[in-house]
Amino acid sequence: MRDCRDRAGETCSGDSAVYLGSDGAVRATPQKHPFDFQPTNVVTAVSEKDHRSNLDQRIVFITGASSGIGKACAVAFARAGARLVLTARRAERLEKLSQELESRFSTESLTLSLDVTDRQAVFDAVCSLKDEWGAIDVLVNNAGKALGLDKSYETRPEHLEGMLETNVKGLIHVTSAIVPGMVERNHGHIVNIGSTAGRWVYPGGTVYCATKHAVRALNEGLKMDLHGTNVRVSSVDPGLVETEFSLVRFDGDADRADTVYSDTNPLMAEDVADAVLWCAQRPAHVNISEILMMAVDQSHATMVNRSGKRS
Ligand code: NDP
Ligand code: 8X3
Repeated sequence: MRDCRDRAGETCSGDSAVYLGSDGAVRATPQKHPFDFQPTNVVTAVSEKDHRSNLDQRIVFITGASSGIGKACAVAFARAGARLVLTARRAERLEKLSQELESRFSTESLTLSLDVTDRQAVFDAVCSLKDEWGAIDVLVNNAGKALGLDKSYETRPEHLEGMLETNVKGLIHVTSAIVPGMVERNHGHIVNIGSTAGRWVYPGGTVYCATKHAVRALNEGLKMDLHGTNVRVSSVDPGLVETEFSLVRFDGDADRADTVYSDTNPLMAEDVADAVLWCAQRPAHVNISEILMMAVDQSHATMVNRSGKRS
């Protein structure tokens, strides 16, 4: 097996003729720079795994992996050859995902039923990771939610608590449990899932937007806290993404949730996962601070083209 190193010092096996990119397209093994792709019609690869990825065997810890963006990130990192710690509260979903990743990409994964709002449980879970899982390379801080669409002063107390506890405190708990190990190893990457709601406020979204503004501040501050280390910090901030997000926001009202996406062409969870993976695949000396991304049909928080689905 040929062994090549990119300038990040990551090991890449260069023995396959073609591989699958994060978008699922078949590409030739790069001949020059690892990110200098050469499209080809030669289809000899059978595995869905990207055998050339600099994330091969890296450990990626994902919160909220049971649905939407977190689940799509799990698939993208699995395709890139990473080993995954899949966390969320719904254990049975994680189990199913873990089996799917095993059969599609031969991915080794660990599933942890974890509520990020429970600080002690988060620290216990991270502490419980055995040696072969403990050296986390990438943390994807994804778990989050909006609850309701009310004026700030009419927000139900349980909605207020749910959003603040999950989106802000939960993210801090997980970060605090994992980052010290990264500092010790002088290696690691935290990718926070922010939102356009962290930049613009919209009617009915005040509290949710406040939590995502907080995520933006935490992202910026964490990079400064880690100044002088090799640990990287990125924020991927999407606009409208079609997931279970609105179903959760409207308390399981599927008809109401559908109206958010039905007459427009939003981002898909895979689009966001693609951006997260891209951040993680940059050479080690490059830190992508933030990515703001929206569907073509969205131009600002409430500026959404609702003229219908494109065929
Ligand atoms: P989903 O509802 O599809 O996924 C949310 C995930 O968060 C689920 O896996 C859920 O798992 C997990 N989660 C929720 N609460 C907790 C908790 N207390 N502890 C652990 N996990 C939890 O929504 P998305 O995929 O869209 O959302 C993912 C992230 O993306 C969120 O941070 C959201 O704010 C952000 N985002 C979403 C956008 C969108 O339009 N969809 C746009 C911009 C940002 P479980 O219930 O099993 O615990
Ligand atoms: C989710 C984006 O605008 O639907 O973070 O609330 S929005």
